[in-house]
Amino acid sequence: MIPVAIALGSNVGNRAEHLDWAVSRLRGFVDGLMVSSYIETAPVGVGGADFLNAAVAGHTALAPRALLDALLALEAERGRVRTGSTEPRTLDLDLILYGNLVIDEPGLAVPHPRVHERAFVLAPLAEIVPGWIDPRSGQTIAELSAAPK
Ligand code: PH2
Ligand code: MG
Ligand code: MG
Repeated sequence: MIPVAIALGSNVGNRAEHLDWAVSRLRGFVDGLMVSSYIETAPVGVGGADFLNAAVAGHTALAPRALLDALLALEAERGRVRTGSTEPRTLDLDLILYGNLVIDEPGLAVPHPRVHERAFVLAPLAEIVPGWIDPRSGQTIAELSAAPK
């Protein structure tokens, strides 16, 4: 079992319901799920309504690509339509950390390459796994979260 951290976001419809649904489905393949609070954030780099963001962490038996596919399947099941990268979304599930692995493959980059600049990911993540060391920077999530963006 590998420790994993996943960021959740929604800015369409009943955002809390989308996140609640995702958390319950994630329990199907991530054991011992820790769930952050849900935080309201202004959209960064995209238009549309404010987001509800959260983060979860736990342990999974899935390989990185299988986990990514499972996240994309949940997004699609929740009605996410992908026409570009900036449209409002019912549910966005981003794989942020997979153990201490660094993976840079087409469609699969962990740690998420922009995690250090995203308060809407780091703040909820720091609530649940503050001491996890980001293998790209060598800094803990708490340190990254406290750093100016
Ligand atoms: N996700 C993005 C782009 N911008 N802004 C906020 N506040 N929250 C997000 O989850 C978010 C974003 C791309 O996935
Ligand atoms: Mg995202
Ligand atoms: Mg995404």
